[in-house]
Amino acid sequence: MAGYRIALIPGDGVGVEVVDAAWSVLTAAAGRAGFALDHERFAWSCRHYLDTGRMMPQDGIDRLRAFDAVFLGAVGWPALVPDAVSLHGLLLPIRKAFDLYANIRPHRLLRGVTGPLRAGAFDILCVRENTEGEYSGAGGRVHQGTPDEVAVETSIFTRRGVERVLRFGFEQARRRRRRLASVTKSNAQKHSMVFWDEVTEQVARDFPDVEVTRFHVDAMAAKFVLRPDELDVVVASNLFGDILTDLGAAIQGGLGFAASANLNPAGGVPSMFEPVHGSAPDIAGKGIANPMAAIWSGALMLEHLGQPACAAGILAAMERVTAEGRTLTPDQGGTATTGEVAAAVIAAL
Ligand code: GGG
Repeated sequence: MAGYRIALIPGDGVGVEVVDAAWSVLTAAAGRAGFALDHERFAWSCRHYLDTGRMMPQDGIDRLRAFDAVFLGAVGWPALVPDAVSLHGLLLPIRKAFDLYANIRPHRLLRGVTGPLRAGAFDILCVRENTEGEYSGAGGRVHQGTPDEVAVETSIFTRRGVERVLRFGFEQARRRRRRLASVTKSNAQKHSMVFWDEVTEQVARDFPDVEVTRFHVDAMAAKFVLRPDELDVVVASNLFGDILTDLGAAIQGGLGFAASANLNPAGGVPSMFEPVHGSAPDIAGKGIANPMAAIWSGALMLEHLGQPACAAGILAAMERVTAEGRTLTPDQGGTATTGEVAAAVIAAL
């Protein structure tokens, strides 16, 4: 029997609740499909930081290396640890250490979910560059606390980094509706983003069957709202992708539905799967967080691990639950708990 070993990092806040709920769905689906999902749980979080001074142990990356995938909940608890410390102490180091350069975020309205727009069709795959760009962490501060203080945050775009994420985006477009929109702000950012446009043009020559368009990020934000039906695959830098995918999440019914996969398409290292949402301190511990984003992220993980039929079955079960509309968490106008939604998805499998 095939089997996979998954490192579970529930993290902070609702991360714990949605990971538990999603894991119950994933193991149920795996059991029905005839493969095993084993896990080891890592309590790396802001609480761990308070106890040890680190978001994860020094050998954390080496310990994760042995797994087939990492499944993460949420990172951040600003009342205890500054967000910049928690993000740079757990999430970003894993992405960088395993070179998980393609962050894919599917935005689609599940049946029964209306979202805030009147337009019906909403089915976009965002590919966000995930290891460099604006989140490189390069920079510094001098003269801190004085009127002469200076803060510098340097975006880093390498040919290797930009080319490979665009290439990945084009390959995704080939599997979908063969349209790719590349997002920059190359009128204002005349070095990095003009470079991105040039690389887009070069890579596009290898994909003559894919229609390419270029957008400035502000225009793309409007396009998401006004004509999303004209979009298929959208490729953007780390920051622009991060922002646009929260907009995508809102349009698909909220962050409770926004799933993501941090992929190293070359393999040989664990890729990481996580809902887009954060730890949501306002509702943490109440048992009402929407687990759909985490369940969907789990489905992306199973697809990546070579179980596409099982992944599709989970998506179909989720959609049965949303279409029926009886078991929904409060963010969707319902009264169900996180666990009840997971149980409904399992029943619908
Ligand atoms: N579910 C992962 C999480 O906690 N995300 C919060 C966040 O701020 N992420 C930033 C990012 O994805 O770069």
